[in-house]
Amino acid sequence: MANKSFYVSTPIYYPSAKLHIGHTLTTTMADTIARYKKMKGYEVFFLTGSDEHGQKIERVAAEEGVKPIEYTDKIVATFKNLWSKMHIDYDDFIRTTEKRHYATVQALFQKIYDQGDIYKSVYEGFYCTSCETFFTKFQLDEGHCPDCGKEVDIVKEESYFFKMSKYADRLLEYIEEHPHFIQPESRRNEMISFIKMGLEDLSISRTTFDWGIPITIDEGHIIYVWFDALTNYITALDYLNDGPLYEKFWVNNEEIVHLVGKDIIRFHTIIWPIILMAAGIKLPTTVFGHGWLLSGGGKMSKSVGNVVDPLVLIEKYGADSLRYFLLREMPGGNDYYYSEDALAHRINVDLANDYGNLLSRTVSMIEKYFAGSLEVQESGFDEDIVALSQEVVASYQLHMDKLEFGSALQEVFKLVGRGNKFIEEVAPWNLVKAGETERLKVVMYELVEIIRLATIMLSPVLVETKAKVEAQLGIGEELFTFEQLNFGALKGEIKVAKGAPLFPRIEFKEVMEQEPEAEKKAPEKAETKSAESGVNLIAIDDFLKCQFKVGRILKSEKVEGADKLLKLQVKVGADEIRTIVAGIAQYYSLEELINKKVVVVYNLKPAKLRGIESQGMLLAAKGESSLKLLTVDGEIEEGAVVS
Ligand code: ME8
Repeated sequence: MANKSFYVSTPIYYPSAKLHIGHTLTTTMADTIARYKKMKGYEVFFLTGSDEHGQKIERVAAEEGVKPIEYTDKIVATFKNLWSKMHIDYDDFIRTTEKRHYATVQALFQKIYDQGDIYKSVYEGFYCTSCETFFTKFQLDEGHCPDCGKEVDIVKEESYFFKMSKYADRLLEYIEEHPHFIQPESRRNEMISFIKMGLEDLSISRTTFDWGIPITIDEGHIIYVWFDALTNYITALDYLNDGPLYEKFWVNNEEIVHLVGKDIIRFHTIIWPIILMAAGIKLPTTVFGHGWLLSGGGKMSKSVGNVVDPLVLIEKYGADSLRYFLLREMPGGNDYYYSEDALAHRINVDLANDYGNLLSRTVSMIEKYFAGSLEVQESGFDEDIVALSQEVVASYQLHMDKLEFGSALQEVFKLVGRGNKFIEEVAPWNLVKAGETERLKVVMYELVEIIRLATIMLSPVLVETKAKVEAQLGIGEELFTFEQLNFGALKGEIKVAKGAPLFPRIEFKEVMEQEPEAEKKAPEKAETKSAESGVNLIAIDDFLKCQFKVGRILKSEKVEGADKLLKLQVKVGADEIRTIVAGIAQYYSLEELINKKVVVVYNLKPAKLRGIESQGMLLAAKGESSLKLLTVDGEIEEGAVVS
């Protein structure tokens, strides 16, 4: 039987400026799922590219005094450079300025026109060039674009219209019959409500600018840039010639996945499926609309200018760390407030302390106790370790298949965490003292297996790291495949060789001890005061910068030489424990804190207090003479987001 196939695409990005970490997120998701499916034996086609037409590009090129194509050539080169640095292994990079794309868009337009679903009329309304979207007066937000807030142009021109309204019921039916078509669930509900409000016919041509694909039968008209852009997904498969890629990855494929940000979910789940329905082409299986990366000023975006350059982060932390951070932190459909501290923290906690450390401890012990050579073991394994590996392998796949990267990675780190805990429990150094060599060999083998399995599961994300682990463990790449993803598959003798740390720890600035002035900096903007209460008001964006999570206190102890401080271990996620130093010693006994569910400021810069790194803060209410920790009103898991 032929291999199963899988098709995944990213949006084709506008080359109106360089890309930022938001675009990098979507593309990393696509690359990771493509690598994962390949590892499982699927034939994969992974497409990305650039959306080069439209008024927006025409305007920026004019501002630079160059032809649009000269401008886009230059920016597209920066896209390709970024993807190569991020190890994005796409199968095709489509540019909408290519001949194959012109021909496909014109043919698709003509097909829908010939069957009577496109008609000529006059468009009168508003147009946001930044979003390349038409709006009616009622859709505007106080005269501005409801999506990006910018000024809109008033447009009145002859236009071709696409009979979207005709297909509204069929589309609703399709969405209802295919629960996985729009993901995640929240996006699906939004889209259903949107369609139920009624769809209007869509203007799909413009006459007031040139930079685009002309309609063959009416060359004064340029095809609407979104009709042009969406068609890229089938151009690249050679829909035009009914080519073998189109047959394999569209017609006979059960998994066609478009990954997009939530900003463009409407185009992908309403306009695109209706174009396909009208042209008699089957619909994709899933459109996944992830949330936004936010930074000062809200959504990170080229036009707001609050962007973070991925190249700088790759240079500083490496591509694997950035890939891991984006996928681990991004909460599926929800937004996430980006901070470089959170990135450094994630690298330290997961990659350096947990994963890297497990490898280096294991390799060091094998070198020390067995001169670097370990014979394979076949029995005497700890049942819970074997069972946990099996559970993690299964749940990892369930999450990956649903594009739940963060949860899949958390699963892997359950196993890694167990490995580190296992070392503490077994205390191999005691086995050495007791002369229990056979048990020691089994324990070492179990640790190697945990690392091997974790490395296979992490390999679609940490693409540079796998080879380093193979080299340190002295295990060939044939044992790092999906077929070998089961505990005990490692056979033969291995010869380990210690190498450089996989992920060197990032040193945080010790904020409180070294930079007391930082706290005192004058605010950058004048603050608004409330007339009634006189307090300084903040914008919602300022509030959204804070991330709070539910934590459970596992351990509390006094801090030597500090009467007011307690050092707490707080569990803030399935596999994340933080050390937090809190000034609550006068108000709580050590025992009464244990198991208390508290609210933790999760994205606070770590600070050193009495030489201890405090990785967060607890919220508390302070009265005249008492202090009470904020807690939650009932059972909820650690790590639940407080908002
Ligand atoms: O919309 N957070 O291109 P575009 C997360 N050309 N993802 C983000 C993001 C953020 N802050 N900012 C951008 C276009 N993205 C069209 C697409 S497809 C047929 C045409 C990502 O350059 C996210 O995937 O504005 C979003 O949908 C996309 O970049 C928008 O890229």
